Amino acid sequence: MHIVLPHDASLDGHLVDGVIGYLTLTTGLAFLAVLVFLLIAIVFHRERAGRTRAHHTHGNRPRDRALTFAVALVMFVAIDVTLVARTAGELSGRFWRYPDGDPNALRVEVTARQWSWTFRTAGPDGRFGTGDDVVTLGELDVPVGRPIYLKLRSRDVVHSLYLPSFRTKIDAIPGSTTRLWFQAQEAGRFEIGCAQHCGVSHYKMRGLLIARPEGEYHDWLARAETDSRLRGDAALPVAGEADGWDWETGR
Ligand SMILES: [Cu+2]
Repeated sequence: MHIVLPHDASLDGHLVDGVIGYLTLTTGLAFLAVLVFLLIAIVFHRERAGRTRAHHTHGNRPRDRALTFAVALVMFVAIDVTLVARTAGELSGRFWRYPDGDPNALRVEVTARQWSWTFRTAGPDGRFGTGDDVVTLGELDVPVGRPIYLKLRSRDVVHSLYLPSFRTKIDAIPGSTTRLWFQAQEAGRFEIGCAQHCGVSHYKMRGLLIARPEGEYHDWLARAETDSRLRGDAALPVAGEADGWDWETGR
């Protein structure tokens, strides 16, 4: 899987890779089985001297139908039902279990627009839209080993925050608030993309996710708070956008 997928730096990304791997393996095996069956049919039933040609049926005899139904049922259960059950369990147990009650989770407000991402962290007072907010453009800084809880809004059209190294993605939709959580398991610099074509400069909506060890993140946050205060970020139009909605309720 390492050949085709970006490096997985997340807590739960292996679950996604597991589903992709299972689907690739099972459909690959099914494809192989059909190929082998066809090859056998072609090679062993070809016209030869001293042998009659293959016997053809229309496949509508009861035993043909029973066999077709049995094979289809086995494949449906082994591939589709298994995958749906597995995915549903992982979604409700992990991906959709948002860290609402977790005081340790880092809360981030994400604003998407044509064509950039704005990330806002609440700062020490834990409230958005106040003077100690840390606002970054196109860069999301997170600590390693803590849940990162994002709530997203769009200013214009549909965008989609895509974190390939964390195997997760969520649309930012005008008029509603969407959310997403993930956890970085290692420090590093990772790609942020927009996965929804959103206009002529869609390709410019690349961003950078920087995951730092807790201590380093703390230092960064202290510096960023000072910078934000000195620049007066809270008074900038970009900061003022937060006043339109409340992070906790999403309205
Ligand atoms: Cu976009």
